[in-house]
Amino acid sequence: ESEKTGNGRAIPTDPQADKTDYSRWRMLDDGGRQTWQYLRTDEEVAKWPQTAADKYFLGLDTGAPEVPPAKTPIASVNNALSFFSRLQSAGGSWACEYGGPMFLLPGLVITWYVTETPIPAEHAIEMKNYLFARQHKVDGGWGLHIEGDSSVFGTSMNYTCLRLLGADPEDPRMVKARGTLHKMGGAIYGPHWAKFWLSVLGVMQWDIVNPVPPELWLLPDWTPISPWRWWIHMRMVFLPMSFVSSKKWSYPLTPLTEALRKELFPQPYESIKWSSNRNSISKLDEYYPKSWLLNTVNTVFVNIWNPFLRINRIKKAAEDWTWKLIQYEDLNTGFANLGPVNGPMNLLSCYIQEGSDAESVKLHREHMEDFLWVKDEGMLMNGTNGVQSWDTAFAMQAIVYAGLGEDPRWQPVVRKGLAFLETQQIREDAVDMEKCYRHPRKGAWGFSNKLQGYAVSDCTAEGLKSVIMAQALPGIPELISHDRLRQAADILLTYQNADTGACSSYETRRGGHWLELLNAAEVFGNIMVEYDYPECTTAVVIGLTTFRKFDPDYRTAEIEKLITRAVAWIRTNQRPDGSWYGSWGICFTYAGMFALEALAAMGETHESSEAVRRGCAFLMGKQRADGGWGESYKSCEDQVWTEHENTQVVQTCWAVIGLMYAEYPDKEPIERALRMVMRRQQKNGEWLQEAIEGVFNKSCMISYPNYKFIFPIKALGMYAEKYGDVPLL
Ligand code: LAN
Repeated sequence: ESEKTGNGRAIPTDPQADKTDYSRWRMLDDGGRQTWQYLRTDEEVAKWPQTAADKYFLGLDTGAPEVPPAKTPIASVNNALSFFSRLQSAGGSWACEYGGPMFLLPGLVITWYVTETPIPAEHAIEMKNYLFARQHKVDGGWGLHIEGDSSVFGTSMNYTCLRLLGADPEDPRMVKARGTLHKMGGAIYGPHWAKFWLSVLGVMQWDIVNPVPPELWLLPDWTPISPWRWWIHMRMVFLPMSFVSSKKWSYPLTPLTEALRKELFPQPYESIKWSSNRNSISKLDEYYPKSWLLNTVNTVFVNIWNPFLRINRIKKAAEDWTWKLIQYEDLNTGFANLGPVNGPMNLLSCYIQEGSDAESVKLHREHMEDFLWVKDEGMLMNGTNGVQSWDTAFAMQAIVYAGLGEDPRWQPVVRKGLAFLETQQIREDAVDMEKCYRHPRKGAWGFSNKLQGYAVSDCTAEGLKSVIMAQALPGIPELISHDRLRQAADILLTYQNADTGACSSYETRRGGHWLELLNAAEVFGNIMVEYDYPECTTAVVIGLTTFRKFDPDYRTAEIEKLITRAVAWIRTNQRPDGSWYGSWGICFTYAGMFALEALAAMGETHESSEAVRRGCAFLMGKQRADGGWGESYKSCEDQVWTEHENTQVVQTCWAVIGLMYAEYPDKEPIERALRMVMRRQQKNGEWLQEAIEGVFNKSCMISYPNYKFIFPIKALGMYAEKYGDVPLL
């Protein structure tokens, strides 16, 4: 059966079907842009066979051969590479799922619904499958991320999402979810972003949404709170959010949203006092309570500014300027947008401003596909439009660290990775970069692809480092010119914070930490400005130490100065117990690996440095009887080491890599750890997925599935280079 929809797309499957045909899904890698295609005809299927990577992602049998059991670390690395190299795409990159956060898909589906964008049936089916697969069995709810306890945010948004995708409210799983939502108080106890989305959908009233005043964009640049000073992710979400809120735009009531008005609240919809519930928030959701300052500002906007002072001229000026900035964001990202939150919001803004048939709306609709991923559990929304550049750089480095960059089996893998990174280096700064407050980016790499176009400090560093390492191998051509490598070094030199000497993520810090007092999101910490990160700082240091060995005469003094100050900051960032807190991986093992590498770059080892000894002692104190490490995501939330119930391969490798950089004098604990890692390797060379690996904003976890290949390869390879390829098992 096939039905023509609004945009002329054929939908051959019934959206109420249980499952799509997994042999029809293909990942299309188009110059670093990844989208999943569902092949509708047998002809297409015959022409375009599923790759091993497709099958792996979909949970189908990849046909990977069994490999002889490894006794030595390099044998284990070879086994791992025989599996992992099959996952490399034709374009040279590694892709993977980048899920974890449970608040992304609902934003997209609400946007689709209110912009009347047809949802392909195979999308609806597999999205429902994913959300049900990730529903907590005990209470039927969802949390902020896949491993988090149920919250109002997770449950109200995913329940709504399922309903928009066609789930039946009487389905026992929906009944259970609704029961839990009501027990938690109902949707009015959700955080700011839930209130925003549900008001857009028309199942809440705008009076319940704390102010998101676009007027802030009219402030001159010099004020300490001007939005250009905020962390890029906050200001790029705030931007379309303020545009939409200013218009109080809501989708007209439909039978479905009318039903949701009954389902999302334990009390009758008509009885809810919206304005007095602006600050209602469940304890289960409230990671970062709003400050007295924010509460005061909100009160002023609600009670004084909006009713009395907000004249039309100012309102219009604010909306016009935010609209202009939204267009800059679209232009400078080729409509791919910074991330999965502002992407749908920008789509909605364009729809409101320019209407359904506008070119901008069409392009946005196309790029929503870039965020979607299909796996054995169904379809989910990734945290970015992919992990292409980041994972590819790491994978290449791991092979070279293992001393296998010249091995005829693996050199082609490195060469393909290099060819990919060549295409992904950003070659031009953003258009009107000052006007839209963009950081320089010419010569940089981003996390995902060039199209998205956001330079990141550590992504540029890892990109540069892997290119230099690869191009130094005999047999590998120089694909990226010396001049272009200098441009990457130039970018790295822009990333040092003047006050501390450390590095942040996308920009240098532009505002004071006190701006965190205006953090309105309730569910995240450290979102308002850039912070100093040991991970990013180390990456920049290592990127530049690698560069200066290759090109000792270029900007020598500046590079020297950056490195010295940055490593000095790493020392001051060490906590009294010897650890470093990680912001992008879980948690102390991740940051410890980076910090110890930075210190090693200055020649500081266990023998020569007190800081290194304390760092190692911290890690050694956490090694378990089985030789491994295991750290819970609670470490990130609470900022204290918290054991995971199981030992984790990835964290074990992080710890061991750190110890090896530190030249830890005793190799016995390192060997014990690697034995544990080797024992967990499967017969086909792979490792299985364990607990979630990454984090952002302290409270939200995110998956890095390729890490279970990359870091064992690096750790085992480093061991063999250092101690020889001796049998460990
Ligand atoms: C990422 C992904 C990559 C990550 C590293 C490169 C690993 C890190 O070292 C620097 C920061 C960076 C670039 C990063 C920042 C925050 C992101 C973009 C994410 C964790 C992926 C998703 C997250 C984004 C903020 C999710 C949307 C949520 C909001 C609160 C807007």
